[in-house]
Amino acid sequence: MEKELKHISKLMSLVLRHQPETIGLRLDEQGWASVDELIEKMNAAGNHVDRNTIIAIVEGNDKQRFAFNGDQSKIRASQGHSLAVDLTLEEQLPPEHLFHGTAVDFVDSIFEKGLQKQRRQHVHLSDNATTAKAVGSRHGKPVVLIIAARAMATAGFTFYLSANKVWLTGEVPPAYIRLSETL
Ligand code: HQG
Repeated sequence: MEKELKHISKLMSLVLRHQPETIGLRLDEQGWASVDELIEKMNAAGNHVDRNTIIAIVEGNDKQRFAFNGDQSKIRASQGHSLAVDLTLEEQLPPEHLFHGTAVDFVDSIFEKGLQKQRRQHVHLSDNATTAKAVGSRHGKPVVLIIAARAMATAGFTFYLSANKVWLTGEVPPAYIRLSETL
């Protein structure tokens, strides 16, 4: 059962962040999909999903990746999109430091070009080094970078906080990045 939920959750990440067309789903400009349509299209694609499955995934998801609207008629991913959606997040003042986990192999390039959003809509930052390390280990031997976030905000860079508490920004120039030596 748990394995099945994980499979469904991964499919939801794919269609709600990157490729809704894989199952013929439509997202609106803010990234919302109709829950009924998501269920219908996931079933048509050979998955056994009902409203309770979706609720279990939204509520049980380790990173709270998905969120319902107020009446639970719509659902979207809270961050991580490659699709150009407007999450209509409000600008937030970040703490002094934020953290970014990456792989050791990327570090030289990052210190040369800064952190770039690559195929996603934002650079993703965490408010703690432990989460950052886990994110970095998805790509290889993890390295944690400390970002001078408040100084960036003071210099005019914009930060947003997603519904699941991931900090988002457009880019991080090399001058605001240093290597964490504690991890
Ligand atoms: C790296 C997961 C070379 C960057 C996580 C990262 C996160 C550069 C990779 C969310 C670079 C992009 C996002 C440069 C950045 N040169 N490499 N100039 N600038 N990079 O997956 O932050 O589990 O798009 O360091 O928890 O790893 O999917 O971003 O290693 O919140 O919900 O390019 O995805 O969430 O990788 O992860 P990604 P990310 P989920």
